[in-house]
Amino acid sequence: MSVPSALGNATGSVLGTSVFPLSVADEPEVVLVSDLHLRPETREDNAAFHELIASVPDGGLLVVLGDLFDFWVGTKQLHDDSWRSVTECLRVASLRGVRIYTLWGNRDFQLNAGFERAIGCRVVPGALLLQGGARPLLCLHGDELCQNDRAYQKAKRRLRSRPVRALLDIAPFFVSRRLAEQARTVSKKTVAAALPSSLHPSVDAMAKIRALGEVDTLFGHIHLAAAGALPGDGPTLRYWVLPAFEADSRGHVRLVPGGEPRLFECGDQRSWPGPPPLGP
Ligand SMILES: [Mn+2]
Repeated sequence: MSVPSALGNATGSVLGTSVFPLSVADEPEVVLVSDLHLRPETREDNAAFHELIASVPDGGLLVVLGDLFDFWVGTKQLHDDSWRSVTECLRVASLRGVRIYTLWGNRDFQLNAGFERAIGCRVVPGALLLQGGARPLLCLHGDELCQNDRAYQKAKRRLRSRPVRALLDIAPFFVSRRLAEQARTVSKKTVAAALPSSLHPSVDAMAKIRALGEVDTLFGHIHLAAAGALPGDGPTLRYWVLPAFEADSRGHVRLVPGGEPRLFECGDQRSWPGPPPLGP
């Protein structure tokens, strides 16, 4: 098994997220998907993802924009029998030469080099800038755009701090799994209590992407297919939002370098909906 080539150095950062360039100039097509939230219990979603991976030819490129897993606490999760059934299709695809890049989402930022070695995917601790098309395409998870959700942004810094990550690493799986489940419950309650506008991508945050220059943007996280133009002054820069990948809709994007991202649901190409609700 060969892990896709190592990422170069980050060439910049946006909203605290490092940006790693990746050339796709020679790719016939790139498949992009986000927010699968796979876990042993989501059997139908797991099977649907298995079929999506099977549609990627040997040597093809698959990019996951984060939250591939509903939670990931560390390498020990690889050795849990029920989780092996979730990760196996990734390993098998890597073995037949599919190159898989997976970005950290807010649920699986503990994906690390141990996961890369065992499964053959390349973990991206930040964002990818796909180069080689008409205009570079920034691929982000999207949680960094939700700056009005102060409680989440604070929790994100805490959860990704060294002590918490070290604790997750050394604790037995059943302990760190419980911690992850608790964090999930708290986040669901916060979501239920928060004003909806604070959970939307912020206009201010989206305008900050313009600091990277003339790039278009693709992100996920808000579980809603959408498309629009980046706010702010300057040239028209576009963005697209990937829906969550679920068995009944199988939403994903196919990109031929030089073309625009095309949205697919239930196996058919769909026209992009309009912009998502945005917060201040
Ligand atoms: Mn997310």
